[in-house]
Amino acid sequence: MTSAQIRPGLFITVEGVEGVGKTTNMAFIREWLERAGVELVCTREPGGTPLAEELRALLLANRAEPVDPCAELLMIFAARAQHLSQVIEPALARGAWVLCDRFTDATFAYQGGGRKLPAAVIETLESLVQGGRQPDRTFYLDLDVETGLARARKRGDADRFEREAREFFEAVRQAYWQRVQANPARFTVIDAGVSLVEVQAAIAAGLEDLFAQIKGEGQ
Ligand code: T5A
Repeated sequence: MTSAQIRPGLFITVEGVEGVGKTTNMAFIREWLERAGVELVCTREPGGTPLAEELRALLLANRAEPVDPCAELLMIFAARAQHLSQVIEPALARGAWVLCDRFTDATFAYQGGGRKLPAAVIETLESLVQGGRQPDRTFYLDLDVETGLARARKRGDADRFEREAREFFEAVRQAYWQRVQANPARFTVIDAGVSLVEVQAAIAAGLEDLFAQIKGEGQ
């Protein structure tokens, strides 16, 4: 197949508050897509390249010095610029699909909703770093904050974000819902408060729907 014939890959993201089950369900989505014959690149944000993973470690580390919200935002977009140019864009260009644990919806939720940075500031950086790149489909796993934090805390030491107060995560969840409402065609909302089997059945239905849509577009 010549490069002119290669259909660009799809960009799929998974979002939600802490402990909602992203990591657990990323593995499920990965297996499902690989069984369907998709060439897949599985990655995460912040992170996904050696430099971006270094920035992730800086962002998550607990430290005595307070982290300025703008410094946090700029580090997240610095990591994203590197991740896009080194991993995401090359994979999509060669026709692979990209499955990413969090992307810019998390920035609107955490730095916008949680840290109260203006959406216009985030949009400016989004446009600078991403151009027009947006996920093609986003699985938003929704769960009440208390249950999510209880699940996350079972894993042990809390990182810098996980030490935030409950109100912070309530604002994050609310900001996610605003994103869902503003982009209903892109989001598949999954109730993550039910058993893992039920969560994964809902995700599988969302993936079937995505495949049906692609097939419809190809006809
Ligand atoms: N961040 C990130 C920003 O502030 N801005 C940004 O722009 C971006 C991209 C790291 C942090 O970075 C911040 C947000 C984050 O604080 P992360 O690595 O995605 O982001 O970290 P977490 O959200 O902390 O991810 P977690 O690993 O905590 O949560 P997961 O992956 O959602 O949860 P998971 O799969 O590890 O599951 C947690 C536990 O719950 C169980 C699992 O078995 C596990 O034990 N579980 C269930 N139990 C019962 N029923 C179910 N349905 C279950 N599903 C999972």
